[in-house]
Amino acid sequence: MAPVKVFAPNTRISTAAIRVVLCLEEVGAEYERVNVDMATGEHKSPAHLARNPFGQVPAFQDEDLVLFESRAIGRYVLRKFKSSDVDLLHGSSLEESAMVDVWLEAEAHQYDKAIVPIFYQAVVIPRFYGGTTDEKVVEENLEKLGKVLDVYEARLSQTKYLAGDFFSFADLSHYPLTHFSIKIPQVAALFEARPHVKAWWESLESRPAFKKVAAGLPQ
Ligand code: GS8
Repeated sequence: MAPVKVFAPNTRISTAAIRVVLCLEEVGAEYERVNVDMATGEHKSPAHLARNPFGQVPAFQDEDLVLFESRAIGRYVLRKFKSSDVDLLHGSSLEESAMVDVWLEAEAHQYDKAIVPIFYQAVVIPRFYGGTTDEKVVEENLEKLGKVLDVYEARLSQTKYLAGDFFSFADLSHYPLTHFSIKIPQVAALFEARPHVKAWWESLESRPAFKKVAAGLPQ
């Protein structure tokens, strides 16, 4: 059987594509990376639009099945390649898988909402578009992120990971944006001020699959 394929840029940062690659690495799946040259607009080409109708990366292919949306792709990968050792969705327990879903939703609708504008303003605009950071947007979203992280701090003072005392897709899903955004001093300060969040982040960073993926990312 042919390896599954991830369509993502080789040189540009795509935090959504990194989410998918982390899932593949965690389960030890064989996969092929297919470069999408965003600099020439390849993500808007008919061939790529057939894979991702929103003209975004990543896209994913497993034989005749073509998927987009990184969290959905991640779920598919984790179901397809799960083993008795690795099941990051905890599908055999109704309660545990529900908690994985809860914290995945929190990541997508609370954490992501606050951290994306910070990452975009403080990293993407100056670095990739030569523009100027809108400090007001950064400030507003740092306040939002602080409130989200207060909820996380309370949760992580009760359980080692977000969904419970087990590492799951909910934790993994936070990694890509945090990896880049924690280099922004004000974001780092939010993590430093919350000891359980800080310890949680350190435990994610020390995972072998994460270290491997991080080593291949732009600084
Ligand atoms: C977001 C994809 C996305 O924003 C997912 O897959 O999780 N909800 C989707 N992709 C960005 C790159 S950041 O990963 C992208 O393709 N931007 C180019 C564009 O929108 O034209």
